[in-house]
Amino acid sequence: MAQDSKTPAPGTPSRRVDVIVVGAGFAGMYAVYRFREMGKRVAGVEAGSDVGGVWYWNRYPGARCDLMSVDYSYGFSDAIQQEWTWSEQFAAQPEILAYANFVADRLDLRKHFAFNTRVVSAVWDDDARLWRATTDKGDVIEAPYCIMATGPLSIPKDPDIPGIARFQGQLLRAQKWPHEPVDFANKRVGVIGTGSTGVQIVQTLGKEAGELFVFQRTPSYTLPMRNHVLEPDYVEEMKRNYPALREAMRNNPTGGTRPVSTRPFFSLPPSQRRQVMEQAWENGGHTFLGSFADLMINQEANDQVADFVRGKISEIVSDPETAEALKPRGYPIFARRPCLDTEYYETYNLPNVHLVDCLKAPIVEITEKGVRTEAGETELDILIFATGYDALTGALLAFDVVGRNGLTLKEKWKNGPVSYLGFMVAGFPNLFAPSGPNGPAALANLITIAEHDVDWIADAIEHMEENGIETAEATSKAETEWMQMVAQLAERSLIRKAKTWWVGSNVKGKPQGLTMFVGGFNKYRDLCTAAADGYEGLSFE
Ligand code: N01
Repeated sequence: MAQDSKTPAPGTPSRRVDVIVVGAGFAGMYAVYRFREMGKRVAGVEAGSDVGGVWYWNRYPGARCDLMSVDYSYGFSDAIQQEWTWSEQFAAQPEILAYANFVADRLDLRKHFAFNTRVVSAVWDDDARLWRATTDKGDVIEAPYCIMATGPLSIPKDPDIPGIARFQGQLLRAQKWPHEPVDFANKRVGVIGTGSTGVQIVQTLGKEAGELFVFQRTPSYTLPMRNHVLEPDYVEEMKRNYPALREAMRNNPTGGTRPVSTRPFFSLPPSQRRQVMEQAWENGGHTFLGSFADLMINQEANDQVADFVRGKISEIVSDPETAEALKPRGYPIFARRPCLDTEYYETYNLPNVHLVDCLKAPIVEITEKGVRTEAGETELDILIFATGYDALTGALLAFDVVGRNGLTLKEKWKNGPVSYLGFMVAGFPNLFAPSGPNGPAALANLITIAEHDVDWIADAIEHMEENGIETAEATSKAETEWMQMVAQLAERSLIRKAKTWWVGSNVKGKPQGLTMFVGGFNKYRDLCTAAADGYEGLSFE
């Protein structure tokens, strides 16, 4: 049940709308737009002071999306596609945030959001057939529909290291980066974490900081991004071809335009395999994954690609000991989200950059002066956490979500998240979580998924209203069958062999397992389309 402290005090005035949207990231912005265009009264709530979601918060040096800019953008409005021009193949955070702001201005979305406001509980009232969301400002919003556009990567996670509060220098968190510039010149800077975030920070600060100490526990595989400025001719052609591009994205497992291969690794002789890998390295981006069909299911093929990348690390990094420490071992390549970098490995050839191997000498504590590992203390002026997120479920479980008969989402998901189609949960009528944890969430383009899920939800609501239906809820049967399929698909995937946020192993006590839909966005979309034909997986009242 909702805790008493979260229950609105008697007499608290409530605002009645048609749809509550939690979050002003790309999913929330689109949801607000889509429902408004359907003639609905929409109330958006956002913790940040403006739109952009993860791109609002993540202002750390070097932040950049590793999906191509033309892919990682909305496809629902041709006017926006034509009016907005991307400057680089892979856009940096300021440009993506500028894009979110452009869309918000263009579609006049801000007026629907309460910014600097958090939802602290959302409770279903079965008699009134509506969701009642209470905010930290004491507002109560009621609506028959609630959209949790809270994002799969929005609850930052500090490292489990004692002493954090003791540090007397400047402590910065990548995901809550200050809006003011930070001066790194002549400073001793430490970075904990070498996932996608840490890699981007390190390759940027290596050139700026006086001394940079990288505290690495698990090395990541990172591939060259080969980012470049987009030529006007290319941009013009993209703009002409947007309809075909979006169609291709909808039919691609990645929800983007990355090529997909049907060629098994061992179908080529060794010399040709090597050639293909060299070419993929040269081309950069995630083209590696598109070079062979079976890298995520064939361990032997995966091992050979991993060896190839380890060989590249040796070629790039001058100091053999540092090169060895940077080589990932013991888990398949691509089983942790592969990073894309710009001269990350080269950064370790700079005299001011020092790799601290925390596999050899683990971090013991954070002290007043810096970080102490088993090998000794490193004094620091600035310490940066790039230690990831309580991903996929974190934001949905950060406050009380209470469904039918007082069932909380925390209780329902105590052994891990379960849902139907990734965005509906049995026991929680009229609640929808686009890009939710049992969909393709982190494995495909999140903007493509968000648009798809919101469209599906909007169509379902239209269907309900045309047929005088007030509530829609996933049936337990449909939910169970969906989860069985998700588990079956996951069984073959090498992703399960690595300890990552993809399987929940980065958060102490979190249920572990690969609960994402690994079948590809195109297949996911087909299944959702079939599910909307008669809505057999839903019970309507
Ligand atoms: O987080 P992560 P992230 N002591 O969880 C380390 C997206 N993203 O923010 O693996 C020492 O991947 C931890 O080490 P270990 C993208 O989907 C995209 O980097 O636990 N180290 C790991 O190295 C990505 O996958 C983009 O051994 C500790 C790191 O912290 C996702 O966000 C850019 C530690 C966390 O890595 C998350 O990436 C950025 C400890 N106690 C993010 N605790 C682009 O589009 C944790 N770590 C490019």
